[in-house]
Amino acid sequence: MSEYLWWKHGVIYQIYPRSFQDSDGNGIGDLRGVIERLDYLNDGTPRSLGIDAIWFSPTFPSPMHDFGYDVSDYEDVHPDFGDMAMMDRLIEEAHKRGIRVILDFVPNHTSSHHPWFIESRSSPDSPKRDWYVWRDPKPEGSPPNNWIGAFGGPAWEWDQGTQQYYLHSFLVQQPDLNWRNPEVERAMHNVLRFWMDRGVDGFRIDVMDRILKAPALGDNPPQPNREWAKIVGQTALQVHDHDQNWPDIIDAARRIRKVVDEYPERMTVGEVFGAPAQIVAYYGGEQLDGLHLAFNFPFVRIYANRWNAEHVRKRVDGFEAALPAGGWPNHVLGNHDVDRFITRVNHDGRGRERARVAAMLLLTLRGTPFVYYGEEIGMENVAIPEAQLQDPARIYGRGRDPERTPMQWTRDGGFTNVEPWLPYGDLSVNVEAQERDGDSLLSLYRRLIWLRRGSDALRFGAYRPIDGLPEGAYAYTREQDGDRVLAVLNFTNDDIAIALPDALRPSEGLLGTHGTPEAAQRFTLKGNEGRLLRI
Ligand code: TEU
Repeated sequence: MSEYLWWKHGVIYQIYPRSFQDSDGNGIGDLRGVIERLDYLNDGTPRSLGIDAIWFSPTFPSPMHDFGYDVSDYEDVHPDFGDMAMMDRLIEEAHKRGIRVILDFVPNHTSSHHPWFIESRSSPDSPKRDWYVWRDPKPEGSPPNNWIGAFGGPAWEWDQGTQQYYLHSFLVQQPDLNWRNPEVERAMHNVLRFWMDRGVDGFRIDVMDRILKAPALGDNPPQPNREWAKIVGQTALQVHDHDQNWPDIIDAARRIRKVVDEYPERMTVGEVFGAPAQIVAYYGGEQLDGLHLAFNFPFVRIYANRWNAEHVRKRVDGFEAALPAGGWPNHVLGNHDVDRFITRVNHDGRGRERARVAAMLLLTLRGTPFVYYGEEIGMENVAIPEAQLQDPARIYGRGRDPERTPMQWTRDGGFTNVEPWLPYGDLSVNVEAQERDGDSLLSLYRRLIWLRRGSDALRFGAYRPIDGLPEGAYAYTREQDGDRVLAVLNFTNDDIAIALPDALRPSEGLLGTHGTPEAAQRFTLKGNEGRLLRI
């Protein structure tokens, strides 16, 4: 039974609620807008995308300093998005279509406007003082340690009123909760129960890897390799030994799992960063009593030349090898924090071709695929005039507005009937046009997802990479109960002559990026071509 759980075989689609569909004419997306678009996501037929679950970036009340990742009330809905009644309706309408609902749980920090923090800040003797991380300055007045916030700048803010620093791993407006205080943990567990009682099916857990810090709050060592800092900013100048992946977070994950297991078939996916061994630790080891999934992020770090068969295979095999027995992989091509996929691999203008191979990869590998809204039509980063930029992360690192722009439904946008909160990109890229075009990226996504839905091999089957193919090609089989599917992908711009080993005799061409392939043993794989063959 445990083989056939929805969060293993299903495709999870991430919606950035501000940018999916505006229903009330304020230029900001909302929950009613999402309800109007549910049939696009899955109406039960291959005319729709066919996804199984939606993960919503935060929908809770928030002053929106970090666009909802600064929560001021965990148990309500931000008025920009709707109200609780609308959330209930959304859950009901989604469930009618067999779509599960995953909310974004933000445990590491609250908003500085959260009543808990307002109380905590009011006095050193406040009963909630210890709900956050307050410390005295060093003797000379400087912050307690050298930690840098994820968006840059010191991770400590001086509070004039109470003469102490508080920790904020992100913005000043995002004070870190103190998960070492059992009251905090209990309150946050109750947030999970609150939403599960309302029918929510799971949680994406924000910044899971930082909820507990090294108790001594020691200094982080400098990062010798400065390359990554050029992309993500100052935070990558340190090795986060003391404020990330601290070992006892895994036990906190186990306790979260226990709460979630009070309800049937719920799931959790943690946002964690680190080497494969650090990521898979969140699954809880051989017992698998930690999180159900922890994000496997290497694909979102692929820029330019890293899009090559060897690199991609290494990352896939590395994660497979690191997983504890019975652990389930997952793959992520994009999200609201990283450049759009095509933008990352468009150095020679062939990014759109690569997006087709990437779709085939994402949807045929073993593991839960995460699709970021707009990826299925090939939305790219949108160049936004300086004055319209909104993401505060841009101050020290890279702003994330370009990958958060409104969903492009029609030639005119179709997201809102007023000025959208962020500008559209190139509107020749839109759902309506791609629905009419059988060769579009959207059509390919639909075919891949529906093929996957009907194939136990693709959903649950064993993964076996194929050795001995020419450089530039990556191939693997997926097999379940004698049903075997082979994927052959060309990561280069050049033709590759493929001669499959004798043991792999194709009986049927299933699906291709360049039209339905023949069931051939030897064939020429065009540049950026992918083929799926039944063996
Ligand atoms: O992201 C955590 C995180 O580490 C990334 O934000 C990364 O450092 C940053 O995007 C670099 O540009 C999560 C959310 O996904 C993100 O949107 C939030 O801003 C952040 O947590 C704070 O809640």
